[in-house]
Amino acid sequence: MTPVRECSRKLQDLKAALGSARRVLILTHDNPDPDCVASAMAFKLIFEHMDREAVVGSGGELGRSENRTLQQILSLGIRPLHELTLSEFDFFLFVDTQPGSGNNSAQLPLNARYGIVDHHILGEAWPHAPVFLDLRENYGATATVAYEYLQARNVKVDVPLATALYYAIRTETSDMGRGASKADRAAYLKLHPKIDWDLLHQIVNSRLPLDYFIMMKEAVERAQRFGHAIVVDLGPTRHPDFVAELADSFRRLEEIHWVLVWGWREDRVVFSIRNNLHEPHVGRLARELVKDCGSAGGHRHMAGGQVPAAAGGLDQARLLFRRAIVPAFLRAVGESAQDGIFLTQEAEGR
Ligand SMILES: [Mn+2]
Repeated sequence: MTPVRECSRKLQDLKAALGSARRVLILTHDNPDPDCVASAMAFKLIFEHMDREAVVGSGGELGRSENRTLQQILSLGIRPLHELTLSEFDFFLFVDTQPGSGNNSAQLPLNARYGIVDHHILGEAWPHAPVFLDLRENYGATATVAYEYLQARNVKVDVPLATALYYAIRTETSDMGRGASKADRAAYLKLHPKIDWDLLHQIVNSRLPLDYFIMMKEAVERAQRFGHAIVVDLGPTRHPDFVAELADSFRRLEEIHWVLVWGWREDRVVFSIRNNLHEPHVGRLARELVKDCGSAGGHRHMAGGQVPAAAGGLDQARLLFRRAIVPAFLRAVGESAQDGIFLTQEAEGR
């Protein structure tokens, strides 16, 4: 069966799961990336096509500038969760994320009926199992799944949405090089003739805030190499998106197999892990690292998570991360915590 035909079946399941629900809240990451933004837009249209009212909500903000540009292009008003009354919704759909995956802070009402459309490893069902689940770990992008639903439902994909989905698949798979499946390639090629190249240029080349460059400088100064691993203790970070973006950048450093970037916000430590190797699975590693103190999720080559400040406050969470999580990460990737050298020192020694 073709993926789109299979999706028609999934659509029936989704409709059944919706039942009489009228108001749907689509939940994104706290800092949604292009894959999440484009997928959320697609499902908003799908729900509207089903005569449901759909709102997209996020527990955080759009940090990366290309994500803000993307949201504007799509005219997608992502609402902050604290402005919404969650009990007014009768169905929730997590898109490109899951409850308790560490990248969304949505606290659903306890009796909430919810669904998940995602391509990350499946976490624990919380607080109870979803009534709808479409999880495709073998897919490179949730946007590919979303596009299949749009096609199965015969929803018209306009130029901005086609461009957004295309960009999402492209970035999420590092231009089809990282974890891209046959389905991702098929969606990519199908979207290709529908996109607006000027719009794409606008997204790709969106301007960056000065904060970004200041943070780059700090990150380089704070980066330590442990053999083939880089650990960056970024300190306070205003934009959690930057943590992921930095991890992506350091991953390209010569001879580096592993990257851990971490920093903190008011109430939690946030982190991203990347690797250039096939094993171990980064998503599972991240989850293992914080299983007793936080939450995490991810894929084979990239993961993210957080450690919330518990009773001991943020200082304790930071201390825990520095003294326990970072050494545990280094052990897991086979590097010694004793061998750290700052990249700036290394550069001076040349
Ligand atoms: Mn994704």
